Amino acid sequence: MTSKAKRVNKALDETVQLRHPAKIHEAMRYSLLAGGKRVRPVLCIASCELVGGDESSAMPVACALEMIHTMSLVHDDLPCMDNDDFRRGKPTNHKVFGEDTAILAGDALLSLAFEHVAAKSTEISPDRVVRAIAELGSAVGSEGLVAGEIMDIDSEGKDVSLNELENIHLHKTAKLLEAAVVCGVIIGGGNMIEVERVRKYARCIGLLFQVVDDILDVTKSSKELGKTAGKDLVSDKATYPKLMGIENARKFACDLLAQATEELAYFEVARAAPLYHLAYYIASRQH
Ligand code: GRG
Repeated sequence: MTSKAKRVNKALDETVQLRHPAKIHEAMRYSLLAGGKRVRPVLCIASCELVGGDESSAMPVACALEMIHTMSLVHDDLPCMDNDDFRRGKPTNHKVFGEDTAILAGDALLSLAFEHVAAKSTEISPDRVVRAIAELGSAVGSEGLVAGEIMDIDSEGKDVSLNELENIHLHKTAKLLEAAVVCGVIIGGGNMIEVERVRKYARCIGLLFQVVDDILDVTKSSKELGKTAGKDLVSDKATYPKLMGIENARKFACDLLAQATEELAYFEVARAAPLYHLAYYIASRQH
């Protein structure tokens, strides 16, 4: 994971260079190269390799996923959304560049993501590239990330059921992880059965990701997390520990991990190993 993440960082650095106008490119690079874990790109590459594809074929989509993810973080941190001052251990984009530039930096990253896949996936058959682009688009739009964010905003100050919480996270968090593995399999030449297996795997790790996030929010410090800790408690937000208690939340995380890895049993063990380990990494991450 570390070596793949390093190569993703290099590819991102080369893709978003300090061009004219400098201010927007600086703002894009500030958040994009701020040191995220690169979970989505690595998932994409691992899924491409799972079905026999190689890392270089998956790299344009892997970079696009990180651009989309970074855009969503920049917009999510805005005062009109989640209003956060710290992200990835640094002041948020709007704190450094102003709200206007932060919005534009997000917009530019989102547009570049699609341009980059279309322009750089030259070795892949066009129908697979188009399918990957469609998957990315649906993961971001009004039935994807945007749906999750609007449901989240609308749920503020209301009693949220476990089902509603799950629906928010399936859209806000799991959709992009789903797009990461599905695009990886599409680009790697996989079939529909393989696509559906990894899709189910990603839904489980998406929820797992969020349960762990909620647990970390109440058990770690801001310094350890690189973002404001205890924020969910202060804003009285619906979280898994709040709705089911911390011990049940931990048990739920174990169940999701088991379900995720069950989906991988369909694949050759050695090829599926990175995805097994990524699921364990998500379950045991400390920040
Ligand atoms: C503007 C088209 C458009 C979409 C944006 C703001 C928004 C809609 C969605 C918010 C999505 C969001 C912030 C989801 C949270 C996902 C999540 C768990 C983020 C943390 O991911 P990590 O831990 O972070 O992978 P790093 O920093 O390591 O990359």
